[in-house]
Amino acid sequence: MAKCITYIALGGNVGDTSATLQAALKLLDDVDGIVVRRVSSLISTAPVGGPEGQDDYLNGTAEIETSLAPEQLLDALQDVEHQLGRRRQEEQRWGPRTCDLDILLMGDIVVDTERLSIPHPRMHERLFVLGPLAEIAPGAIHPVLNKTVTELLACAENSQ
Ligand code: A4P
Ligand code: MG
Repeated sequence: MAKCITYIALGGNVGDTSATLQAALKLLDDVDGIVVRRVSSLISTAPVGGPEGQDDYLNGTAEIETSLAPEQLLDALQDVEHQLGRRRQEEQRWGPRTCDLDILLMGDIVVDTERLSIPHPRMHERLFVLGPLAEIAPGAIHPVLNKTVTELLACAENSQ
């Protein structure tokens, strides 16, 4: 596949999350077919959804260049999550996790299968995604909503 500029969300709220997310970026960059190009700041965010009382998250975003197909990229992200100690079967939906890596945007690719949705179906509602994404890719375009990240952030802020 031709190289594609892709945006990834990083998040976690268990253990030394800053160290875990840095390790995730290093492991991703080591994958054949992935180059990490830019990384946002990591910000502390209140949990959205999930069980009461879980700790705040650390969230960020990264720009990667990849020649992997969407499903292969998802496999690579899940492999990195696993290497960093994530055990998905033991988790509650939206509950605490060491490392969550989601695909946000992959150029103008649109995927909607049982296993994978691109653009990420909740990204446009979430300030913990849009804030860090606007820092590294304000002009990136959501190919379904036809809005830039800056525009999506303004909409999300207005509906909070
Ligand atoms: N999947 C489908 N599309 C994608 C995609 N674009 N990228 C599937 C990655 N995975 C995708 O994911 C569940 C399944 O989604 C995967 O098996 C994959 O096939 P998961 O990583 O096990 O769980 P998840 O990411 O928690 O699932 P979900 O429902 O996508 O959660 P969200 O919407 O991402 O929310 N609050 C704060 N402050 N910060 C956070 O980071 N994260 C969540 C998770 C909730 N609240 C949060 C945060
Ligand atoms: Mg995920």
